[in-house]
Amino acid sequence: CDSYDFSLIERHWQDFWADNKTFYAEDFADKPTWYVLDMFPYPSGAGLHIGHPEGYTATDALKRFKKAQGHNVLHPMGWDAFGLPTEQYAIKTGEQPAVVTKRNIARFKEQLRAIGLTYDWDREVNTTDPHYFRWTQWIFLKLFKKGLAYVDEKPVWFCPELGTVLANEEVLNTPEGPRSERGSFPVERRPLRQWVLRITAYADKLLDGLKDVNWPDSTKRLQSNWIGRSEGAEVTFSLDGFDDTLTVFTTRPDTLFGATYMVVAPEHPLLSKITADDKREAVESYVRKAANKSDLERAELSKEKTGVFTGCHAINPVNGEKIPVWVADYVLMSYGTGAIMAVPAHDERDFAFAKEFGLKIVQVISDETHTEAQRHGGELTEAYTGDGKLINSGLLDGLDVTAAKKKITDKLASENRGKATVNFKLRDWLFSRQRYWGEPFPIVWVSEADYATVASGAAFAGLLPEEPVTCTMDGKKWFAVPLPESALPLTLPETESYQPSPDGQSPLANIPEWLEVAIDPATGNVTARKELSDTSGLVEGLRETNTMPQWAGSCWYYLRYIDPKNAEALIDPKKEDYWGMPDLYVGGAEHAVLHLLYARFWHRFLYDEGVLKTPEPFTELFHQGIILGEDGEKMSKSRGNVVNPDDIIAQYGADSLRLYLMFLGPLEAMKPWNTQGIEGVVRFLRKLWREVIAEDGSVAARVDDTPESPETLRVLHETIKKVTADYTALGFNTAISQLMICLNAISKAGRMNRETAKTFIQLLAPLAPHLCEELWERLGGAAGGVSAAPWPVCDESLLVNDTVKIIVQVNGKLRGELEVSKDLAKEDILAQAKGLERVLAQTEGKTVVKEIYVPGKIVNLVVK
Ligand code: ANZ
Repeated sequence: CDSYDFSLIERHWQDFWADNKTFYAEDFADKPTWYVLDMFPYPSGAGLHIGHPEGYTATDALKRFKKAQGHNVLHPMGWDAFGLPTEQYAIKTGEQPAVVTKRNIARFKEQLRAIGLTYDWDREVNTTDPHYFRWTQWIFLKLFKKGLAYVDEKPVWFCPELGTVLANEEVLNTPEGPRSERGSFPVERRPLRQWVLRITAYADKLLDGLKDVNWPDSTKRLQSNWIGRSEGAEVTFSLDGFDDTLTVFTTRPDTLFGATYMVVAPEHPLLSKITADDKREAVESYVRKAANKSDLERAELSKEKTGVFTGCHAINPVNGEKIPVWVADYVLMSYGTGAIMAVPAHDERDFAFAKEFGLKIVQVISDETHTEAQRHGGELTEAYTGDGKLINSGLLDGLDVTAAKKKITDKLASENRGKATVNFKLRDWLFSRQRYWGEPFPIVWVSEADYATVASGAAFAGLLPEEPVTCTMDGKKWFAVPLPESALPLTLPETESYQPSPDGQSPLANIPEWLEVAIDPATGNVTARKELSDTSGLVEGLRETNTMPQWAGSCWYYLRYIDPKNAEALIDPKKEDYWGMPDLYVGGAEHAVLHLLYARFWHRFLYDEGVLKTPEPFTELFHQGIILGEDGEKMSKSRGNVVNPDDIIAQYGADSLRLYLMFLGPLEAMKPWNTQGIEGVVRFLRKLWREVIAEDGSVAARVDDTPESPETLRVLHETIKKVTADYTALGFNTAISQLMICLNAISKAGRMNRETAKTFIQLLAPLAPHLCEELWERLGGAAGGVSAAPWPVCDESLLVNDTVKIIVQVNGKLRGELEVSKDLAKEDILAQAKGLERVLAQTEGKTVVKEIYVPGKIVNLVVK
């Protein structure tokens, strides 16, 4: 069909939507609102990959559908544009990161547009724009004021190659040792001055809040495990020959009688003191080796157990027994108290360790399966982690685990030797990077005396935290002064060199004009010292030179879309009321913990501060599945299996790309790309074109104005019903199957009423919008385009109930059931049968060698 020139048509309608701002949202319009949010991209130099348009097409289609249903839709887009790759590019080329970012964004925008993705560009946000990050800095200052930001000298992962500190999550365990996630460079532990956010103060709230969100279970579980609430007790042991005591955290205080040795982490502050002279050499060598292992590696269950005896003994508080204290790296300093009581009979790691080093094993829990001999010192062959009754445990004997926990905890508490506690796996959030391309901290460091002066200055009333934030630099103690709001945004200085210094300092530390400032305590003015001839009456200080991590800007961007240009406030409460939080958030499951947890933390904090009215940002979350390469492997440059959306569009058009992406399988499923497979949807679109448009480009003769036949009307209204339900549930692949069935029926009828054609086009328009706008116009559809037409409504009275149930089998096994109209054609029934999810699961990757259809009864697919 020569008259279907998709590239011309697609460009035309993209212009039309842009010029008419068809999909722009209107504040306070008298309609129900619907806010759909995409995870905004990092505008890398490589451009869009096929993973972007998958989720983005889904939300674009939904947005078009909801608009047709009468909603005032908010569908914005922006750029998560600070970050390492752009900075590394700048280091290599000397080009300014801001310039590179701008170019990448322009390219991304062009690519999004070419897919027919329409956003409200009046609401575009860019995390690197000072008008935006002014508010990122503002939120930071609120956290700072509340005592939720502090500075700590921390052993952190440092990557010499990247010249920066990395968060734990950015470090991967590899057979060659710990490496950076980005670039796979070796990393090492180094103590460095760092900003840290006290997210642990929100651990309970973040956990509780998960009850109120509708997220995929797996994501909720991941996040809840990441927070890792653990109830247990602290128990204090005295140490033989020392006044010091050793406190452990245990979730199993009931097993105290079975504690036969103790273990401290290599970093434990008491270790050096309690180490006996003849053990010192071995202990110190062990500690040095442990220093370069990641917590993840150390905590691995299957890891070979290593450790050294310290020569010191502790005294078990319940039975007075002397038990050896060991050092071993399977105990982490960062969890609990950094020390454990080891109960080899009931803990797998302790069991393996005790076996390795010949330590005593005493069973204290038992059920009916244990023999009398076992209970009395017979050897267990593995740790018994099951339930049961207490044995060998004095006052606890005969109790069940729960009762024993309570009894022993109460007893220890009454003797001041222990107490019930709760621990979290969650760690405070390492919030600084030694990089250029990030938000500068709105902080100036001053001396203690100067801090007092600043504190008494009018401009700083109400800005300082209760406890000053301090740090030590070059042997001197410094105090953190926040910039007053009037000094925001604090922008990045221009520089020639984006390279961090090898000692881990940010490049900002090398720009004295920016670094050295003077503060006026009365006005809050902060001025570069080189611009002042006289600094008397002012306080001299140094700016913080670290920058914020990329997470900062992505923590709150969804708020700014609601009120992107507000210079007075982060968000106008009236607009917040009007739009509310996103009705749907669509993005990758890889963000289950970090982004989705950090954003919840900031949101919850802003709620507590009275800035926001809701406690949770994302009540509805959906993860699109990963699209694999044609080979079924993850797409990656090194595998050479990357599909570029630009190429697909050039060859088949954006509508085909969109339709195919949504037809590949359930949106949430992981599925391989198949360029051959796209031919099917291309044929479908061309067929639609031919049904409606004649060779010469006019409306085809088979489209007429005589009343529609009851059969066609029935299929059409069945389709309205099914497609509406499917779109609502994000079931695009099954909606497309139904549309294909409907087109077949129309085509077979040999003619159609003009309204039938228009309704069909409306149903398809969210997925293949360009083609549908074009056909709509040619059919004389209402002005404003198909995008402005109200969604068709199913007339239930047209759906006659003469349906039959058909059993669907694959290789003779029952895999599903279909309810279809009695006279549905064989090929349509087969197509529906093949589209059933349970059938798909059986046929995936196989070929259907035979299709058997017993009319009105059964479909059997034979696959090999
Ligand atoms: C004695 C015991 C007996 C334990 C038993 C378990 C089973 P979660 O659930 O993760 O909180 N532990 C405590 N601090 C540790 C640290 N810093 N590094 C490594 N392990 C640590 O697990 C808590 C349990 O992990 C604690 O309870 C402790 O071992 C260990 F039959 O104490 B248990």
